[in-house]
Amino acid sequence: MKIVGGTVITCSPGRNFVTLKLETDEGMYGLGDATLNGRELAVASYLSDHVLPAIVGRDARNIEDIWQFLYKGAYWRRGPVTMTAVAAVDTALWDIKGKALNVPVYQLLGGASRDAVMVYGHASGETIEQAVEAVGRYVSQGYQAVRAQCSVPGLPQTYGIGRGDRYEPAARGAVSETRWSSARYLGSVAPLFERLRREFGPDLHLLHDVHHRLTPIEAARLGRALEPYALFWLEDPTPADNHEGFRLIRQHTTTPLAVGEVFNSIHDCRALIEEQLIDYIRTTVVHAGGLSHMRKIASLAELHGVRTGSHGATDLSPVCLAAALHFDLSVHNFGIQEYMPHSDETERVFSHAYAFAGGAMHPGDAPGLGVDIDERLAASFPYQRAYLPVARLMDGTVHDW
Ligand code: KDG
Ligand code: MG
Repeated sequence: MKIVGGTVITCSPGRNFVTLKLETDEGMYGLGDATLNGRELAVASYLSDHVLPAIVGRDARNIEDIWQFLYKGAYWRRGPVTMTAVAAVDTALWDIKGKALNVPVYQLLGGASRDAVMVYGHASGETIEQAVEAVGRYVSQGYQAVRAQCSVPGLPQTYGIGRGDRYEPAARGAVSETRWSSARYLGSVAPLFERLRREFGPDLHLLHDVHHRLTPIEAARLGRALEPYALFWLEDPTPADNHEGFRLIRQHTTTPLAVGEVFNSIHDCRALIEEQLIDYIRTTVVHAGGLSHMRKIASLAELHGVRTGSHGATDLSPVCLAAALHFDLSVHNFGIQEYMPHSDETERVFSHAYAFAGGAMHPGDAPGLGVDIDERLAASFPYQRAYLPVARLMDGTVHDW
């Protein structure tokens, strides 16, 4: 079965997505997500200008060989643009193999290790009371795990605070800038979780995303302050590339740590996993080299008692979410999956077999990934340049957003 060509589909049904459609001589095609938020066209060009011409004519059944060919063969390896492009090809090839063998992808990955995949939703509020109400709405929909974020008094806009239950940080047009104060933020987190534990009791899994904004010692202080509220995890407590910072945080707190949404290779997280400096690895299919590479990361993590917790924000398309769910269902050391429902426009462009029920998701049993794209409808939502916000400290210094 030979690869005969492919199309890179850029569209913006509510937000931008890049999707690879890989075609074979047997008329079968596979889909791969290639969306890199705010840098979409770089991946689209990498795929159409450099990758597709190099893989036409290759045997679509040789997934691992094509992965190595793209990774080692380019000489220039790793990095988010490269690894997102490699992921798109890899994901599309797993989709094709599932369709060719008439089985859902999770069967190719070893079969189901569980009945369904526990997911967490995103609750936020301008005030603690609004955040409590938002968490309550998730609980009433059956969620067993909820991430909670609250505005910081005195700061204009902060990461993670949505309108209603929707949150979409990338904005069309020019780059927006916002302000940040770690001192103000630090004082605001423990009162939120104190209130949430009082309201919802000990069984609900509560999560929080620091989004890389603290220094290691600040993060250590926050982790310790949150210990009485037994979080499921504290995410990205400090910039992810500072591995030594995690050693310091670990010395001071028993709050579980999660990191990895910005990682794109096993080498980015190897030390964190091997030294058990984290509890959850949050790499995801689209940014970490596809299902083939994600399985290697999961296997390394399994050896060291680290569980998976794949990134699943709305900038990861339904193709990525489907692939993540097949991965989550199959790997033994699955922990949790992030789930932010896509907009109605996105849902109309991408049909899918995956479904949510009772706080958990299942990828469905359609052959392959179980996702499709309506290309004509996608064409009616043309790509629009969009950027993530940039944060500055109160004195104007650029900071992690
Ligand atoms: O594109 C960036 C988003 O995916 C990221 O900011 C979302 O941190 C995030 C999360 O945990 O979902
Ligand atoms: Mg995050």
